[in-house]
Amino acid sequence: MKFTRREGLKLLGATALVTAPIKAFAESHGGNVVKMLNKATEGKERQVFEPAVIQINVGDAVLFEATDRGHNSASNADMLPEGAAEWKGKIGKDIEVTFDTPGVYGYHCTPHQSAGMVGLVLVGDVTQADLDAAGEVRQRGKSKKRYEEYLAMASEMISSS
Ligand SMILES: [Cu+2]
Repeated sequence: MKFTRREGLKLLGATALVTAPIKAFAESHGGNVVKMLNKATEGKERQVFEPAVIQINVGDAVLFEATDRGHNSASNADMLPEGAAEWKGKIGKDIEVTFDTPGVYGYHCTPHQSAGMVGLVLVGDVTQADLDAAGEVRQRGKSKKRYEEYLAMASEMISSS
């Protein structure tokens, strides 16, 4: 099943009880919000994007929200669909990115890339071959481990969509 805007909103509605202003902000962005966090909401992972894997439609925007300070969202130059535009947010600032080209996008937080602060955006119809190609890109340190996890999650998301 595809992760539609409506479902995104429902999910956010369920998880944003603690932070009403964030929920309102999220609703104005179609529910496609990725938080930049010092610590994962669940578990003990630190320096994370949440959700780390997000599936959207072509033409949708994602708001990378500076929930905690000291983070940004920047595309990986070598993990973008052909012809797709790169982005680089300022540290500690929200950035909204619109995705007009389908495919798999890898991105990271500039100060915490080696700490594994990375994520994936899946835009439109993504195939397992696209994910495999993204998995071929060389990664270092903790980013490598996290991308392996995230690509496995992505694989499940596309197979159930
Ligand atoms: Cu960071």
